[in-house]
Amino acid sequence: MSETIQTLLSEERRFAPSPEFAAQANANDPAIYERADADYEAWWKGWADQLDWFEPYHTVCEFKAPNAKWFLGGKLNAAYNCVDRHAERTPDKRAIVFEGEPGDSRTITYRELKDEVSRFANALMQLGVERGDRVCIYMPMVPELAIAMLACARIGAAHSVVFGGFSADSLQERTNDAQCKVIVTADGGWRRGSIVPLKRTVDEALEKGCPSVHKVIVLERIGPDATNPVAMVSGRDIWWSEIVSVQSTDCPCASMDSEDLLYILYTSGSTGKPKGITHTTGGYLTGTMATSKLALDLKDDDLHFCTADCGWVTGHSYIVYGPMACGATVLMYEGAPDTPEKDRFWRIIEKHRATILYTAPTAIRAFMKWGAEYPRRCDLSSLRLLGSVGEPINPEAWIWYQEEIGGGRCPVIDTWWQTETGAMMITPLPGITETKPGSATRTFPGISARIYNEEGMDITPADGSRHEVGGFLVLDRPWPSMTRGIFNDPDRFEKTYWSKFPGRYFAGDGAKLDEDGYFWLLGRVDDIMLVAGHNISTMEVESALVSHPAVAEAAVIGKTHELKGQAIAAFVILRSDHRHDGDPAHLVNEIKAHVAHKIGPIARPDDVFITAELPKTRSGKIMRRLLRDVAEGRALGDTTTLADPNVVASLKDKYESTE
Ligand code: 6R9
Repeated sequence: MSETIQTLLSEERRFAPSPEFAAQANANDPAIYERADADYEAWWKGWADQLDWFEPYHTVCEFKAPNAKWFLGGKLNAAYNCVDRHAERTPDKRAIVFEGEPGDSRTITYRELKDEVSRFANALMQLGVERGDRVCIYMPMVPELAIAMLACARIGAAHSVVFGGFSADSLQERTNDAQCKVIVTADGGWRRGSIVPLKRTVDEALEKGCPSVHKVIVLERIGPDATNPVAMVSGRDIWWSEIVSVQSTDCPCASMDSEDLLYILYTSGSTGKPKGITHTTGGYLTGTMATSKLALDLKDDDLHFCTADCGWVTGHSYIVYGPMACGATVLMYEGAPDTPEKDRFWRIIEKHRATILYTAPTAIRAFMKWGAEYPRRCDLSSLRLLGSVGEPINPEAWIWYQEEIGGGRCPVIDTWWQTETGAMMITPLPGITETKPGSATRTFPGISARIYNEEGMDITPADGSRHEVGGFLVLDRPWPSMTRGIFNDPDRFEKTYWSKFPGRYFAGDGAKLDEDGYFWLLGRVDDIMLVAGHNISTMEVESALVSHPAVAEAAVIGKTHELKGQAIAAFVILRSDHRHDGDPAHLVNEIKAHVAHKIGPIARPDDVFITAELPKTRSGKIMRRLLRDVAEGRALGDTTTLADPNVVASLKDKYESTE
């Protein structure tokens, strides 16, 4: 059986959970894996039964690929489960601790959250929003963003959150695709000390044409500011404070079907128009709650700091729905990690005594590049668990995170999942799983993942005959939080995810499975390189590069090569604390030799370019496709999802000047 991806890098370090952590963990009995596997429907039912249902469901799951339904016949409300039931039982418990970029701070209890969500829900209804409608939310990371999401859920309208960094064109396209009736925005948000003029971008989008939108609600986040004029269109635009102040705090929760649409969230992908990924109510809440409890190990006294923006799925699932379904306290931070200084996250953790930190490899690599002096000057002793999501985390970044942020004391969970999967799919359970730096370890209980080869064969070794295999990552069993499809485009849904291996969910990622049955994510399969007949993952070469003491971050691509098919080109960012005397050509040679030594001569890069920045999506994922365009001298493709278009231009200059 042929392997589709060869794996070269080996990592020997192991970290077992400490007895102290295991003793207090929500999950510490390894038998739960077998229990969940033996009857996954019963496993998920056990979690669904921890939600409050208005009417019980009669069937756990109905699945006919690509369509799944969970908890059929059940009626519930997401806002009831995330807010009201806690407001009844623990009214004074903090729901949200907010830290604004300028340093303002607020705390909202569950009782207050219930009142605010109810008021805003009434405001939406006053503006004509009805059950089944869609509402676009284009806001900074302030508590009102979560309030708006939960208010939609309360009245049975679906939200479509658009990240506040997106342009007017992106906002227009998403608003029109979802046919949103109302846009909720703000006069602006703070980012690196500047005002992000959100309302002006909404105006621009509406001028370009969003015929379904008839009202715009504008939160006063910034307030009057001469540099940020806000024009209100009479009859269309209304201030948040004006409409909310006159509403009652009494607003019944709509009784929603388990399969009613909770939200749409657009993912860009590398080509084509954005896909409106849909999630429904009962299954999504079940999956996000279960993973929050077992993987994030959320407890009553935790303060959970997830650094994602609510414009991404991580914010939906692990700031709002998952933690709040558990009645936990979440920390929301509005701004940049380097404002006013590069220690901002550490200052926030010290100030609020955060216990869990959930962030992304792109951030961790930036912290490494900035140097350990920033976390070292803060008291991070409140932290007890660290999580990572968004990209493969290179082993060196994992170790740095564990040592410098976790003080060698906190377990690290590398969690693999997608907007489409709704909740974590592959992750350690921190009280059970021995971790290996760079591996997302095992599937969450109840989830089944397999490795397929290019020919569509399942090459996952049978239990007991363990050996390493590399190929395509496939999920072959339904799970409650799986997307119910692309909004209004069932054909594209089937084609994108279910046609490569008919009847199986293909995630688009490559992975290897090691002898212990641990998964190692190897990046998007479109990025895999074919060098002299060997399929090599970008992830492995990048990890070897990052293990060189001078390198903080690396992106690797396969560049067309006459003889080898593709040759490896690497773009690297150096650590700021790195001192290298003399000729940069020596450093480049040293780095090439280091990779050849770490994983073998086949992976030795032909080119290594030292750069200050890498092109990234707005959610922080490296855009290798653009680097390939640069390296192969092509005109640049679609760059609308690029965080900073100047990055590619400067790389291009650099590349051309060396050729
Ligand atoms: C949650 C989120 C999904 C894609 C996914 C994969 C990459 C996410 C990862 C990871 C390796 C991890 N990804 N987590 N790769 N290890 N722990 O990021 O959703 O924005 O939809 O991206 O991100 O390539 O397919 P989304």
